[in-house]
Amino acid sequence: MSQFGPNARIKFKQPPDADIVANRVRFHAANTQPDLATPFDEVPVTPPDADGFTYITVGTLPKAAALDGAYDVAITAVDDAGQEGPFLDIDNVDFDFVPPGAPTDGTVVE
Ligand SMILES: [Ca+2]
Ligand SMILES: [Ca+2]
Repeated sequence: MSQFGPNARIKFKQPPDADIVANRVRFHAANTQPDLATPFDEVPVTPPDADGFTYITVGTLPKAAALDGAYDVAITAVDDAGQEGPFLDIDNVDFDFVPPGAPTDGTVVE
């Protein structure tokens, strides 16, 4: 099964509310309930793509820097009064943000 690296994008639709100013993204253990206490990255809202979806590149999120393994991705919307709405939880996504080590025992031979 393929794994998602830093160029992978989270894809979702915003709620219809006109006063959404940001989304919060939390990575938490796969197949567990999302929790507001989990540290998050906050991303200002940008206009959706032509397909109506909002995309967030995972590698731009500081909290994603060392992901390795299966996680759920929890997304919320925040309004202009600072209120955070309920979770969209994307289940069981396999990430690998850890590059391999260096090759070893190198030389040049005839
Ligand atoms: Ca408002
Ligand atoms: Ca790896």
